[in-house]
Amino acid sequence: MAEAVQHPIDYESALGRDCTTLSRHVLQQLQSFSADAQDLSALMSRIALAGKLISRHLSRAGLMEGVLGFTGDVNVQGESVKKLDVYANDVFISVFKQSGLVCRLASEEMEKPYYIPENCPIGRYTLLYDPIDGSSNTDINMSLGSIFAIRQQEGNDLDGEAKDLLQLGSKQIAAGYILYGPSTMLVYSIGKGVHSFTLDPSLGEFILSEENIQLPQHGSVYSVNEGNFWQWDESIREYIRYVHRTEGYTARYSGAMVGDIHRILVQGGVFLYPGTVKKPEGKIRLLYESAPLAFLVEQAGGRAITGTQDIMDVVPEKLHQRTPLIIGSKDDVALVESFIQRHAQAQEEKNIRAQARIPQ
Ligand code: FBP
Repeated sequence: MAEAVQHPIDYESALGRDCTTLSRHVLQQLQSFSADAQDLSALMSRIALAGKLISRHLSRAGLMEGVLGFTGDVNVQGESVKKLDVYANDVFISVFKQSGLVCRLASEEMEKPYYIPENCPIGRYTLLYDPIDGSSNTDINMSLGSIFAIRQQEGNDLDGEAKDLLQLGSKQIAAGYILYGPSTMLVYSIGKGVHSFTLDPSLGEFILSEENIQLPQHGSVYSVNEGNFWQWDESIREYIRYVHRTEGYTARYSGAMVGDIHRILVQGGVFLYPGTVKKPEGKIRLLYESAPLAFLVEQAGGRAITGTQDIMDVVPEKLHQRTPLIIGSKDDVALVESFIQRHAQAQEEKNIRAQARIPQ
């Protein structure tokens, strides 16, 4: 019987990769050991710790009493709050206590930002986050996510209105998400490409999986809740009719945007959460969801728009502002955009013709 071929284990590269933890990778990216670089690296490590704690809690949620289900409260978004939303929100606050890093945390689950006095004014950063993305998936063991962005704290925000956060997406210093799926992954960018890490439970460390991820220019997947079809603007309905009758498109919608965006990051395609007749601004929150994901996707060569402008160019008017979101591969976002523009143009010509018919 033939000898099994022994492939020499390349310990060097395996070790090299196994030692590329998130905190080390951030310093490598910044090519500096300055105080600022150390702070950002430490900040990312705290986000990773939050991800590990939430991942562990989720993996055992089905075995623990009182972990799943609703709290009975309604959050600032007007949504019924899940117990896991509260748990995850508290985890992010806890990991930054006594850190000297983050002075303020603004979350989808909190009407006003949470201050960590002992970190102010040293902590020059604000963390904006969606502790649990995909809340409708929490009690059915489907994929979930956490979304985060880091911004500079500007001024003392004495009135607690966090007006300094109402700025362009380009003011984000770093952004990313944690995907709680078959494995737990953390994908981030500090404006120098997009990189993914996988949690190795045996090490309790997020280890580098892939660097400088680039989205394909086009993907066959379109991801949208077609249950809202009749509430959409005609232009979006036209786009969906087009992909229905055109070879090569397939629908995927997980109920957790982070999961759908991760698929698009790897395979290409487009995710849409358009505005509806009732809610023209849509559902997705600008500061906690759209802007962080737009920062990431643009870094990976994709695009993110509202339908009429780039998400990164939207100046928020309020902390919990929502925006329509069309995000993903450049060609696929451009295709949706072309339907919106064509429809707007036809509408305009119709108005001009109607005006012309009105006797002056
Ligand atoms: P949450 O942050 O409250 O979970 O809302 C965002 C989200 O759950 C996305 O992850 C998901 O794509 C979308 O809402 C699902 O909304 P719908 O059920 O209306 O399609």
